[in-house]
Amino acid sequence: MSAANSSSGETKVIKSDCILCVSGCGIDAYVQDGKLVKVEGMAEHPLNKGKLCPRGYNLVEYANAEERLKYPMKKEDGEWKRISWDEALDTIAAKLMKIKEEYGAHAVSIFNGSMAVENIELASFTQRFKGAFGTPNLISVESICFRIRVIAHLLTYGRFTSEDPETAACIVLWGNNPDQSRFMWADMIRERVANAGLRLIAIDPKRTEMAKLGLHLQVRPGTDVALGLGMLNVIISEGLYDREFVDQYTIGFDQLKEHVKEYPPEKVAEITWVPASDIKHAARMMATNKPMCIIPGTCSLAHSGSALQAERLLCIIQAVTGNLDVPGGWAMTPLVKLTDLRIPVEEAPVGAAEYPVFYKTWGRPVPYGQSMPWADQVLSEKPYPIKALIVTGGNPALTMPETRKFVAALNKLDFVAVINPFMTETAELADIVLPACTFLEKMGLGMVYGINAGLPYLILRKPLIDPPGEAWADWKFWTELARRMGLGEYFPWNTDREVVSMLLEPSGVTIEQLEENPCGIFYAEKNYNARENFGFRTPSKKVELYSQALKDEGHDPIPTHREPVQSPISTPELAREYPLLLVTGARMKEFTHSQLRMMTSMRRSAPEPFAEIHPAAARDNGIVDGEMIYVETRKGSIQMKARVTEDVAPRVVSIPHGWAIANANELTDLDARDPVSGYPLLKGLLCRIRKAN
Ligand SMILES: Nc1nc2c(c(=O)[nH]1)N[C@H]1C(S)=C(S)[C@@H](COP(=O)(O)OP(=O)(O)OC[C@H]3O[C@@H](n4cnc5c(=O)[nH]c(N)nc54)[C@H](O)[C@@H]3O)O[C@H]1N2
Ligand SMILES: Nc1nc2c(c(=O)[nH]1)N[C@H]1C(S)=C(S)[C@@H](COP(=O)(O)OP(=O)(O)OC[C@H]3O[C@@H](n4cnc5c(=O)[nH]c(N)nc54)[C@H](O)[C@@H]3O)O[C@H]1N2
Ligand code: SF4
Ligand SMILES: [Mo]
Repeated sequence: MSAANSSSGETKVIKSDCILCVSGCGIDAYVQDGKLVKVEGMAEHPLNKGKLCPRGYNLVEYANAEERLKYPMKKEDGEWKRISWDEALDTIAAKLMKIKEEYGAHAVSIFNGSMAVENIELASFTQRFKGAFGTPNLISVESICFRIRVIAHLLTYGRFTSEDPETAACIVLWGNNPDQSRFMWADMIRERVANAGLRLIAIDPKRTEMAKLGLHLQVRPGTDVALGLGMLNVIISEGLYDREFVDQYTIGFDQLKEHVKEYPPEKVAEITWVPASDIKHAARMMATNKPMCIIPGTCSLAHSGSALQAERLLCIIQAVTGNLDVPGGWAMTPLVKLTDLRIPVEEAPVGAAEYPVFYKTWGRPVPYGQSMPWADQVLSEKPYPIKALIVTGGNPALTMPETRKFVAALNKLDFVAVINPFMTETAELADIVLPACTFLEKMGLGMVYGINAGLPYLILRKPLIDPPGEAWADWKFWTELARRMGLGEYFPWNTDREVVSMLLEPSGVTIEQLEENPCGIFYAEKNYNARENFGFRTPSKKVELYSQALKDEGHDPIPTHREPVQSPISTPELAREYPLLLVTGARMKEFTHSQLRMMTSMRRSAPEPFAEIHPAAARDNGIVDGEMIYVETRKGSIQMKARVTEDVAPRVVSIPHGWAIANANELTDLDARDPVSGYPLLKGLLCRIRKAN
């Protein structure tokens, strides 16, 4: 699978895609003598249309990074020692088999990070290995990221829908800052605000650059459900909803109408800190400018303490205003059918008993366990011991909540292996590390479906360069490991090409077609009449404004404002000690989570993390702009510079995640979870700040 077969001096331009984040932008990759020498945005790509974010423009630096892992290594007396792939695989196989014999297959767990769940080959092969080996305990970032949105959509609509904002008359950025996390939509919104009369609303505790272009609702973190119910109160009481859609396609409207009477804007203003006049104004704007498209943060509501109900509420607003299944609203694009490599495991994974709503929707299990109870189970060995972890595509020692507990759990395990292109904080704690190819070095399937856009589009990701040293594609690692464990029959594929062809089999698209169309192809048309063509796949065949399924599980059938488990109102004593609200993980355009800190191009524009604090909080705590401060919660204390700005709400502190030098997850709390889904509270934790010296 040699990638770089261009002859000396000649420069080839290869169409491919970038998956340094979930967007999957198209790239024109310039390859000369086996090296990536330049990257530009692919003009033909339907999402990024020729542009890239700074990470994409600097892919050459990523491709040539000195810091790459080149060989398998094992830890001996605290030192890393180079070993062969054979030794590494034999060691891992023997360890896993021994643990299986002694404690059962469920004692082996696997973690899929964001680079694994968002990469179809990688996700498929871990799923397959899990099933072939027989452990239910595959955990992932899916219990912290967008999966809760999928569940909310399935519960409410029976299908997943994507935002389709390009022709919207009104866009609501609900906990989303596309300047940092989805530049292509930031560009589109700016252009349409300036030239097309687009009405823009931003719902965010921070006045982002986008918020300055429209109506800004500076919501208290964790109170979005109350805000949405206040808006529905206005929309329904003023008769601004879409009667025809509601009558024909929804159930539970009467209950909803009664329910929202308890949320008059004046009362909601007290809960959310958003003035009642702004709530009314926003509600009218959203209901009367059609089409209207809410663009939710990919994980901000998921981290708000009422993850599932907040996402469900957005589904309800989008439906009752008549903006579902229409251009410019939310659309139900057909998903491409790919080979399902999963092998069912009967036993339920970690967290399934505690969070059945996360684990199963309409009888169909989510292919991952809930990661939040994992560390507790490792430490307590209850209900049974977990003894090993294999980590792929993630750096959970930095990115999972409450680092200290997560690391204690890692340290308690008998065996940890990590496969990654780079040495990470997690890999440092492992017994064996394995060098992985990056996406630039292997073939793959690029999709632009899901949280970022509903584009029914596929592109073949080409291997652009050869991997350094002995780096392997992940599928090869799982295949070779399985073969050594007597599970080879489940892994008959031998090349990248075979893997991609196999995945494509049920899709109606062939690899040859993708090769003939290097810029990618549309496998279907966007669909704006799913309600007639396919119907809603809920038990009632309607949009379930009222969810009997949630009620049966003991949860609110209609979203109801409940204070997060930690807040100034639910834990007033803690709030006396920690009077501010901490929002973690606002994205930075230079980095993907904990990645790319080694790139000097990125460090030039973002050399260090900052805690954004309001001038009032700065004054109260005797802090000036640029000073080193401690940010503290009941779980820990970290240091970073203060950036004093009027843009954050007066009682809010906003810090980025993914920095080893000031790790936000030293402050987060594995016990503070959404009781329905188990999602962690990463926005709106109680905190305090003080001068560092
Ligand atoms: N550059 C970059 N882009 C990325 C990533 C990355 O690491 N770097 N990661 C990717 C991944 S995996 C994900 S999940 C997405 C995340 O994407 P998003 O969740 O959309 O994250 P942001 O765009 O940073 O927007 C989050 C906004 O929510 C606001 N916010 C915080 N708390 C609350 C709250 O309680 N209510 C409301 N309404 N707003 C709140 C924050 O102030 C912030 O402005 O980004 C993806 N894109
Ligand atoms: N406090 C706080 N914590 C958060 C968040 C927050 O907002 N606040 N956001 C959460 C969210 S939404 C997410 S999605 C998670 C992300 O959590 P992670 O997925 O753990 O974060 P990354 O740092 O992106 O880790 C991805 C790793 O995959 C490696 N990698 C890249 N390509 C490949 C490959 O092809 N194969 C293999 N094997 N490895 C590869 C990278 O080098 C990197 O080390 O963080 C979560 N953590
Ligand atoms: S937004 Fe940037 S990092 Fe993400 S896929 Fe596009 S170019 Fe790559
Ligand atoms: Mo995420």
